Amino acid sequence: MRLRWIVGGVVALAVVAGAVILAILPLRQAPSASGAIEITASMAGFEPQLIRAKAGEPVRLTIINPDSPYHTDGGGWHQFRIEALGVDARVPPRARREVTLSSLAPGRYEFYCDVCCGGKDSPAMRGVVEVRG
Ligand SMILES: [Cu+2]
Repeated sequence: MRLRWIVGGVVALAVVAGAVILAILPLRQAPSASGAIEITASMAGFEPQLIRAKAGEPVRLTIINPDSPYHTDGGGWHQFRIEALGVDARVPPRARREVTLSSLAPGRYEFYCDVCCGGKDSPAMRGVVEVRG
C-alpha cells in the first residue's frame, strides 16, 4: 500500500517536471528563423520603435537583448509587452526570444518594456506595431 503511494508520487513528480521543462523550453530557444523582424531591446531603448505589418498575416518578431547580465538595473532583462494582445515576453540578458503575433486587425499596437531602468515611462523603452489593412 505504502509502495503504491511512493510510486504514485514519483509518477506525479515526473509529470510535473516534464510539464515544467516543456514550459521553459520555448523560452530558451536561441536563433531566430530567417524572415523574422528583429527588434533590439537594450538600455538605449527599442530599435526600431516602429514595426509595420499587414493585417491578417502573422508577424514574426525576434526580440534581441544584447545587455550584460551584470547590469545594475534589473540585471539586464528586458520585456516586450503588448497589453492589448496579452503579449508579455521577458528576454534575459544576452538572449533573444521569438514572438509571433497572429492575424492582427488593423490598428496601432503599443509595446513597451517595464522591467529595466526607466521602464515604460522612458520614451525609448516603447514602440508601436502599426497594422494596415
Ligand atoms: Cu527594457
